[in-house]
Amino acid sequence: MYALDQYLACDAKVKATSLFSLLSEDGILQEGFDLDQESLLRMYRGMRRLRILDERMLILQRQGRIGFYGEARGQEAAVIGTASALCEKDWIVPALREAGVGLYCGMPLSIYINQIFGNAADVSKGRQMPCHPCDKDHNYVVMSSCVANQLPHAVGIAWAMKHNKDTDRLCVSYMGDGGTSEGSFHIGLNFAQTMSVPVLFICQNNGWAISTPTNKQTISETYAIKGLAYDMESLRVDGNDLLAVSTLTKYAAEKIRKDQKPIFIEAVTYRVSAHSSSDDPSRYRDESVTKEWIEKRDPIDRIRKLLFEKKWMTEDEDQKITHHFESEINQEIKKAEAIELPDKKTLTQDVFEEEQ
Ligand SMILES: Cc1ncc(C[n+]2csc(CCOP(=O)(O)OP(=O)(O)O)c2C)c(N)n1
Ligand SMILES: [Mg+2]
Repeated sequence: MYALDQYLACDAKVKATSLFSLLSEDGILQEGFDLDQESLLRMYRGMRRLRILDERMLILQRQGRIGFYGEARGQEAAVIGTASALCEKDWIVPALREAGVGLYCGMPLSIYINQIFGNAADVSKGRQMPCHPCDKDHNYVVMSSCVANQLPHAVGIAWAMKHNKDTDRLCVSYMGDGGTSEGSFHIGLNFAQTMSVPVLFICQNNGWAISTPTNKQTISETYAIKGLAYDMESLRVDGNDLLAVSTLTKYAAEKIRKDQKPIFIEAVTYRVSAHSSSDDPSRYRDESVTKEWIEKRDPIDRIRKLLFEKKWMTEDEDQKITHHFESEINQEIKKAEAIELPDKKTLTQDVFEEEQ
């Protein structure tokens, strides 16, 4: 494919400082790109489901029915695009905003919603704050609340795979831009490259780490360039361009499986939401910039337009997709809300050898 080959042929520093894209924010698709209707529609549905889920859960938080919520709004292309490159056996080690990767890869919605309610059906027995799901069946590890802590964990998982000669899978490890300032980031990247393990690092650069903007986070030209210090292949993509994210991640995943070496991808996006339901970004940033990202660069609108243009989806079908997910999500919420809280006895389970 021409655009990808051209990007990959660039010098390492150019790759880490430019922006790979396939579908521009004006809706112009790179000539010669081979689009597949079925996979595009599947990813579009994945993004819509995630957006509807976020909208619904935020409302529940505002109604006082759940305690806390963190959205991935505006970042759906980075989430679903990277998820689309994974295989069933891969391990997923998320940061704050990648539960959608788990959901796209098969984590049941009930696991996600029961965890948010912290009810008796919650896998983690109501012990975690909301937005910390996990699903053993789909190798989806619970997110670590301590920023970037998960990076050495992911490297350990990948190292174990290599040690066990389990070479047809990889471990994908996410971080935010803020995560790159932590010691664990450097430990993770150094170890991964030195021990040559099959890990794919994805940095969702959404411009903010709560109230810290990029220009206060780093003096480096980009986040991807940091990977070059570890002699790691480091790529940079328009994180709101679903096709570019998916294409570049597929390339990276295949290469990691073949070479058993890590790759770093920075996906450039924007946190159009607040940091979480406990945050008010209008107190520390210019929200006219946020408005511009919402109006001009929404990742879902970009794909919707393309689908309409190609006549691969009608407005009516789009509405049906929305209704389908609204009803799926509402049903799961109804079920989760009806489940009682965990029994007090569970407090000491998994803690002492003998149950108290
Ligand atoms: C070690 C540590 N320091 C500080 C915090 C508080 N904290 C939670 S999220 C966050 C910002 C994370 O920003 P980023 O990595 O860019 O991810 P984003 O929220 O933008 O997705 C901070 C500082 C924490 N959880 N852990
Ligand atoms: Mg961030």
